[in-house]
Amino acid sequence: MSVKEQLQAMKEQAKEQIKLARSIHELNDMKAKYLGKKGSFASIMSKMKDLSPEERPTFGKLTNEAKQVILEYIESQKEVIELAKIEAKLQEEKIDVTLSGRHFPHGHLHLLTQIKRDMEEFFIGMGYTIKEGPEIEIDEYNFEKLNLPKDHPARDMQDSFYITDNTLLRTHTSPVQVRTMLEDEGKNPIKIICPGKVYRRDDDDATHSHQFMQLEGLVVDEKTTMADLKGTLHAAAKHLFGESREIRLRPSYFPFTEPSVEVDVSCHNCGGKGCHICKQTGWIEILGAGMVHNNVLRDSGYDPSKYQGFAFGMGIERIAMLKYGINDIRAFYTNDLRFIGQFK
Ligand code: FA5
Repeated sequence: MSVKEQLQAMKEQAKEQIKLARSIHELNDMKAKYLGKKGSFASIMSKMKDLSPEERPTFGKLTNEAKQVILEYIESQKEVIELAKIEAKLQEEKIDVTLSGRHFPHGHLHLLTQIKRDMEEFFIGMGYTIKEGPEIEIDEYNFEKLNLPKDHPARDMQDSFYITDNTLLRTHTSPVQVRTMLEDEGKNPIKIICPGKVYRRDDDDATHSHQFMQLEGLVVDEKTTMADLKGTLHAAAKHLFGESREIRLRPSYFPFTEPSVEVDVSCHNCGGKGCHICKQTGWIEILGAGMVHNNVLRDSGYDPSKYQGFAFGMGIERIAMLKYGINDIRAFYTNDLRFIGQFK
């Protein structure tokens, strides 16, 4: 067989075999087999020395061409292998966009926070600002400056957790009234709401918790009347329980307001006819309120002959219970997701 024929046969064989390579590793083996030091091509080249000087240039040209062709086979097979690899990867990683997504549970605001924020927005809309105070309070602000001196029997209305003789967990949000009046040094009108946590030594049952939330309101100005209080609370009741709600004021007693009232809202469940929610009365009690007592104004630096004020305080849990028909206050604090999750 002439060298030309040998080269031709080697090219054809290489073409067939290189096509069969399925990986870069197999392809490297092929490269070594044909073009390596001990490969077919090297053995043909070794015959160069037997040729005459005239034959050598033609031989050189033919072998170079053959080498080039084999390299091209290898390169093109390399592309084929790499494409196949990408194709396989794409198949493997194929995303089915029609599959339904995985469900990631996410949280939401607790019902009490929702009601607190809703009330805040409502009162901000009426020109109030939000004031907060500490949960550990001094006796003077929690009681004394609210017209409840140390031996006052009405202290029993709010059984307290004392920390020292003079500090306690605040029993209501009313001390924030005192703090705000003292800050303003009797100079400026006041229009605030004070939301926050309060604590009482009440035994936990369906309607009482030792820790609960209140929202307090205080307005002090030169021409503030009971009619302003009533109008404000009527608007708040409508916002909370619906446009057709009515309110009524009943005489009551708080040491820090005079006169004092309990405020009832007409029952949102029966519209006032009487049902199990309003205990057949048609009315539901929602908060305590009144005109700020002269002693309270005076003790916090406001001149009662110039200024008058009204104040109110509501329990946020009680509002939530009435609004959503929740019959046990403990449900707010036991963190059962089946309960909490109902109020998204
Ligand atoms: C007060 O705390 C007064 N500071 C409210 C006030 C402010 C009156 C300004 C006048 C002027 P009372 O003790 O009634 O009032 O509590 C207010 C509300 O807190 C109640 O209507 C009730 O909704 C809620 N509340 C009282 N005790 C508890 C308790 N143990 N658990 C849950 N909510 C309670």
